[in-house]
Order: sequence, then C-alpha cells, then structure tokens
Amino acid sequence: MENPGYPDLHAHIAALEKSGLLIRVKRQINKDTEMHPLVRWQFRGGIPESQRKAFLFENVIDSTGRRYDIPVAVGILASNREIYSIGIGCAVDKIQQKWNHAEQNPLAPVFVDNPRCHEIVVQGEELKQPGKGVDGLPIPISTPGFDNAPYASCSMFISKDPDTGLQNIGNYRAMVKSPTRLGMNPEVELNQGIYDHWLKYKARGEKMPVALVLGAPPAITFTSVHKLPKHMDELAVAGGLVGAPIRVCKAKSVDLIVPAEAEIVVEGYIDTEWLEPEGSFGESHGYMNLKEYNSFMDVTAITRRKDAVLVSIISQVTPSESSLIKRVAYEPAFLHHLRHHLNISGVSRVFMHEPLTNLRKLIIIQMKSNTLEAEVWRALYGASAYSSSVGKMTIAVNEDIEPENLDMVFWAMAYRMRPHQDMRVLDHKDMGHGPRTGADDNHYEATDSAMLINAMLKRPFPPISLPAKQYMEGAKAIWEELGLPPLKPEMPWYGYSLGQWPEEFQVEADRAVRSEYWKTGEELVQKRRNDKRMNDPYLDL
Ligand SMILES: Cc1cc2nc3c(=O)[nH]c(=O)nc-3n(C[C@H](O)[C@H](O)[C@H](O)COP(=O)(O)O)c2cc1C
Ligand SMILES: [Mn+2]
Repeated sequence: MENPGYPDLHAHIAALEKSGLLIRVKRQINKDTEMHPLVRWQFRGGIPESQRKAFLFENVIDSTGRRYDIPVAVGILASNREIYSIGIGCAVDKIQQKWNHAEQNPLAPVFVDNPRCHEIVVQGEELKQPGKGVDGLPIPISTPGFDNAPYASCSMFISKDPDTGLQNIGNYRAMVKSPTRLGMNPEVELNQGIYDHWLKYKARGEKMPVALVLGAPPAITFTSVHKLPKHMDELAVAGGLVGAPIRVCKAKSVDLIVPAEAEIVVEGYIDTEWLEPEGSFGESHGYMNLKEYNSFMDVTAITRRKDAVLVSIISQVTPSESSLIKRVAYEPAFLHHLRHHLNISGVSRVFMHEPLTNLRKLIIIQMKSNTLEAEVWRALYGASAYSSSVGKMTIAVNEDIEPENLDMVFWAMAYRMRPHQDMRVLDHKDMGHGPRTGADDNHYEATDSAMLINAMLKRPFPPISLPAKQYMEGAKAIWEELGLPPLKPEMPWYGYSLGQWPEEFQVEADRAVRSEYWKTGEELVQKRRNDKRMNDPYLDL
C-alpha cells in the first residue's frame, strides 16, 4: 500500500512506541469493567501530565468472556501534550499557527481506489450474524457502574448538508444499542454541525445518511473535535494540517465521502422522526448525563481495515484526554480572537482552567500591566462573549500571576480587586455544558449568567515581601551545599517591585544589607514630626 503522505493511526502508534510513550497491555483486559478504570488512574493517581502514556490493549474480552480480534487503544491521541504533538506534527506552542495555516490553505481530499477502510465489508443481512455487526467491535464502557452501555468515544460522524452538499465531521459519542443500532447525541448548547443537518433532513421528511468513523489518521480526529467555522469542510482543513490532501473514497451504502485510512466505518441512517432514550453516560463536564431523548442510527454497513484498531478517548471528569485534546486548540483560538479579531494588544495569555471545571467555566486572561482599564474590560467582555458555552467566570490578572496556580489567582483577587468596582455580573449567558438538574434547566429556555472580575493592579503596589532575588539565589546555593531536600521554587519565591518603591527606601535597604543601618537610624532623628497620627505614611501616596 502506497504511503498516504501523512501518518495514519498505525504510523502514529508506531511513533508513540518509538518515543517510549506507548504501553502495550498483553494481559487479558475486560473492556466493560477494567479498561477505562485502569487508564483513569493516570488522571486521578497523582501522575504528572508529562508521565501519562498511551495504552494499547491487545487481549480484550467482555464480562461474558467473549474475545475480540480488534485491539483497543486508549489515550493515544492526547493523554499529554507530547502525545498530541506527535499526532499533529508540531510543538504545542505552534498549534495556533498550524490551525491558521490549515484554515487558510485547506486541501480538497483526493479519491483513491482500493481504500484500506474497505478491506473488510459487511452489509445488509450479514450484519445480523453473530460478531459481524456492532457486537464485533470491542467498544469499552467508559464509566463502569454508571454508564448504561458501551459508547464509542473516538466516533466521528460524517453528515452532509442536503442543501449545499458540504460535509461535516464532528466527534459525538455513539451508544451501542444493538448489533445494527447506535445512539447519537448532538449537544444543542455546543451548536453542533450535525444538528443543523439533522434539522434540515427532518424538515424534508427524510432520514439522514451518516458514516461513523471509528479511528482515523490523527489529523482527522483533531479537526473533528475542534470547533471550526460551519462553512469549513473538516477533511479539507485536516489536509491543510498535514500538508497533503486526505485520501478518501465513497462509502458503500450511503452517499458520503469517508477517509480511506479510517480504521472502521459504520454506515447508516439517523431517523429524523423518532427519538429514543440515550444515556446515562459520564459527561466531560464531570457529572453523569442522565438518560435523555436523542437520535438513533440504523446500520447499513460496517467496513474496516484488516488490521483495525478501535480507538477510545478517555473523557468524563477532567483533566482527561478529552479536555487536553480540546484545550491545546481552544486556548490559542481564544488568544487569537482577542488579539487579532478584537485587536486587544494587551492580552498576553488565555488560560482555561482544566481540573474538575472542564475548561469552559473558568477563564483567566493574563494582561500586560500598562493596559488601559477599558481594554481590560473589553478583553473580559470579549472572552465571555466569544462562545455561548464558555466563560462563566472570567478573570483578568497581571503577568506576574501564573494562571495555573490558583493560589496566585486568589491572591490577585484578594488584594488587587474590589468587588463593588471590579466585578460585573452579565445576564443572558447560555446554560453552557453542565448537568441538567430540573425541568426548568434546559438549553431551550433556561439561561445562566457570567461573572467578570478585573483582578489587575489598578495603581502601583509595594514590593512583594520576600528577600530580593539575589539573596534567595545565594541562600539556595547554601541549601544545596548543606544537602537539604531538593527545592522546587514556587512563584513568588523572591520579592519584586510593583511600582510603589521610592529611591529613598531602596537606599536604606541597600545600606541595611551592607550592615550599615546605624546610619539610617541617625538620619531618622532628623525626620521627627509632631503633626502626624500613628501609622501615617512617611511619603504622600
Ligand atoms: C471524546 C469526545 C466526545 C464528545 N462527544 C460529544 C457528543 O456526544 N456530542 C456532542 O455534541 N459533542 C461531543 N463532543 C464535542 C465535539 O466533538 C466538538 O464540539 C466538535 O466541535 C463538534 O464538531 P462540529 O463543530 O463540526 O459540530 C465530544 C468531544 C470529545 C473530545
Ligand atoms: Mn464542523
């Protein structure tokens, strides 16, 4: 088979293995009870992000002892930034450039003959034979104990706008319902491409043809989980990402175009008249998505590569593979929006808080200290308005505050903001992505609100009360000489000026460290006053 010009999933797995990032599990693993809990430990077990790995399960069974001839890969796309970088082919800090380039230089897919994804084709009545339908796919249970079925999670639904013919690919979970039936849940609050298509087919009184791609060249999955503008064809943008046209073929039983290197493609029709209960399923917002009415798909064909691997993305409570895969693309997209669309040059960084809160709720914007206050507010309003589901709490901080350090963020809020002046509550925020907790709590009627906090310095502040940098560094050398436990410096680990520090005070401090403070004591006698109150400042502030 000729080289496609970009890595397919197998080349990606080989690259991970070469970099020591892949764990092959040859031991038997139950996909319904053991697989996801095992990988979950690397997100809930105190393991730093840099040490997370990709897992390939080669000996997969279910709780009845049934064996599968397809291995399952979990965490192979975005368990950490290094794994993601290998998949997308650039350093994480170059991702925005890569997306910009791809969106501006999309490459139309090219058709190929004898696509690998058609090496095995099962259609029609044959799908009902044991192991020939969805029952032959080792789709794991993500949240054993709460999920009501296995759900495919690296599950890219291709659909077509019946008016324009433009295809969309979006990654939406697929509930296993029968060997020939799957569930599909488009999240209305996320403004999903497939939902627009579904409404159009429904208006026409037609079923919607879909092709569900389970596992594909990584660039296709990255575009399927990224929020691209609706007029953009994800396959063409994926081509722009890898710098080569994505190879495609026509699906067997529906009029759609699918990636030639896809691992598995499930073809079929989504009903547009009837909905069926779907869920409960562990959601990426960190709670169970309780059973609700959603769409279902009747399968007309399953095609696959001979060497197919079933990919599963670990999601639910954050941090997770699902939050990392979104975060590395969303954060620079926000920054790009504020800087280049809204022209707010004072923004230096946008941070989406990931652990437990799931990216969308808490946004921290780092801004240059000399930014005009009106510009700080424009950044806060702009970040809060950028996406319907993002920015419930948006906080602006100076560049000396590290957003990943919430102690520092609370420190900024504690001293640099006054709630009655520096906080705004905005009405009319969408409910966003979160648990549904009552009849009044849905995307069609309910609204939430947003909180903007300006925790920037508004005037000069005194220096941080820690020894100056050179003294801390000198002491660190002594610490190490004494063989004391290794240090991990935590910001702030030295004092620095925040603007309110007159020369006279520095002169005294410099004199003090030369042990010449007696001279200061002598000078102070000359400064005695009988017209001041206790604690009055020495200089006018
Ligand atoms: C693991 C994973 C599972 C997801 N599941 C769903 C889902 O079930 N429904 C949904 O609407 N979005 C889901 N998403 C989010 C979409 O993939 C994302 O919003 C994407 O932009 C959708 O493509 P679209 O913009 O073309 O609609 C999921 C994302 C990931 C990473
Ligand atoms: Mn789309």
